[in-house]
Amino acid sequence: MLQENMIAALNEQVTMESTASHKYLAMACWAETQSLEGCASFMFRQSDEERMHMMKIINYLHDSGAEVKISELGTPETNFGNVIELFEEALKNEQAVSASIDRLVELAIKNRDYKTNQFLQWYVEEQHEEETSFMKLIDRMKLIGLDGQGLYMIDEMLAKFEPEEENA
Ligand code: OFO
Repeated sequence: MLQENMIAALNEQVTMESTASHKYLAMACWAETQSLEGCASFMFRQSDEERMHMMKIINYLHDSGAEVKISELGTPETNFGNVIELFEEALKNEQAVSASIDRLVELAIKNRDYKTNQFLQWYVEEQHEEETSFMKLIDRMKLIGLDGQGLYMIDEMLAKFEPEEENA
């Protein structure tokens, strides 16, 4: 049986994962308008992944006999200066999600809710992997640069990028 404060916090995390999915969908659509097919497919995949993260929490809440409340989502940013700025924005989002997961872990420990703490460890690891991937990609993009063939090379790199295997 989950405690009320944990049910509320997990519901907020459902909204956060769903918002991340929504943001990455908007980023993918922006990339399409720039003819950046590799970036678009990367962000469409990322958006699907965030939806899977959302579903995992929804299933956990349902399996624990708790109510899930689906919230309204805001309109995501649809304009980005360039592909590096887009990834910097995505990294900022990941850092905010990581901070939110950390707060959930703290709450689980405070509540002595060891089952939820164990459930959340998957997210702790996942956030670490995602932040690392985004940081590395931004670094490589800056090395390649956006001039000349740079943008084309960046898009090719994103098309081939293989995210870490999900261990869900
Ligand atoms: Fe949900 O994995 Fe990042 O945000």
